[in-house]
Amino acid sequence: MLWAEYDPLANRRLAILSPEGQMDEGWRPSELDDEALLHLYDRMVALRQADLLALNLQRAGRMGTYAPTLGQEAANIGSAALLQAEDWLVPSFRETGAMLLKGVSLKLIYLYWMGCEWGSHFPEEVRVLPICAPVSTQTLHGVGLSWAAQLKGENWVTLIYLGDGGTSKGDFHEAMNFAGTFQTPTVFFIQNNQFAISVPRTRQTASATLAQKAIAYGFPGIQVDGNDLMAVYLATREAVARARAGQGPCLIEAQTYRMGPHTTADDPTRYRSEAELKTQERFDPLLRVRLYLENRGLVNPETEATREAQHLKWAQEQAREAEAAISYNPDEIFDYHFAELPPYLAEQKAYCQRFLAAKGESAHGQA
Ligand SMILES: Cc1ncc(C[n+]2csc(CCOP(=O)(O)OP(=O)(O)O)c2C)c(N)n1
Repeated sequence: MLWAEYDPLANRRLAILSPEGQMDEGWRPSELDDEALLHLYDRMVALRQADLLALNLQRAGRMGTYAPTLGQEAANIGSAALLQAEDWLVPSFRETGAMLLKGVSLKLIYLYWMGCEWGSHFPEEVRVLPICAPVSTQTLHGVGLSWAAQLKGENWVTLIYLGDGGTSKGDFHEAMNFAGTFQTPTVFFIQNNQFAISVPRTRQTASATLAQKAIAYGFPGIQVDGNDLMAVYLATREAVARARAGQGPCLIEAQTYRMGPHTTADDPTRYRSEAELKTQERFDPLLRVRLYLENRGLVNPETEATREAQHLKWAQEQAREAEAAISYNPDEIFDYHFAELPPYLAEQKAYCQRFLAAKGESAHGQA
């Protein structure tokens, strides 16, 4: 029903919770009672604290780089909340919150951004693919996973995340085509945060919406206010339910805004104004849930100060655990790409070992 009503060609988008914290209660999913909503809000706050700490860690030289999720908390949490344990979550690199919700530890996510590849080694039962830096390549892996569900007669759904810039890649179109042709149980979730580094959304495509790209591949697409936890939740609930019921793929375009830099290596003041950022702060996804909960007497400034402090403490502990777990083994650059190392790489590996030995370092870090 949702999909027909919000035809992407009509450029309408689903919105339920206003920036002022007013909810259209008629649209509120019945299972999202106050307790469930408070839980999702709590996850958004945890994510923001984890993000803010990561920025500080990087500035202090304790993390290589980081891609913040600031401003995209509703898109992260409202979507991943719908996944069951057996479902697969396929991230790009701006899904810290979604990955946490699916069971990846912050310690591992931090470890990845600290440059240690063990940070990509998630417990198998968690069913989250590693963070994927090559833009949009994860869309093909994700469709492969959902095709596997079909072939094996399993009931899992695959939720694939990508950015607006990712929709310009051939990989995305191949993945969409495959999903449509084979009617795989796939949900494509575009976090349209308006930028691919410095390139604005308007320079990515001449299509009026990103959601309408689904039409070309024979399945539904919908635009939602990506800063609205309820709209993201509701659209993802329908998309996941359709996919699980064997009705094929669909696409969600969550319209959000990246409030932070692209990564810690980026200076956004070079391509967007302070005034634009100030305007966008009014649409902060976290603030509007908080306002709603405040109006219902469920949170207040004291509870929120405590909550933020607790989550910051948790993030700091996870950072310390990550730092304690760092181990760099240059051999691993070579070890996992081929079953048998080609001679030219075997030669490079031996050279690397000789080089480190001469410097007095073992392949496992400082001697
Ligand atoms: C194949 C490839 N090309 C270029 C890059 C460099 N790069 C990293 S992120 C990015 C922009 C991605 O934009 P978008 O898909 O909108 O995601 P966002 O970063 O906004 O979340 C680019 C071009 C890359 N990582 N991979």
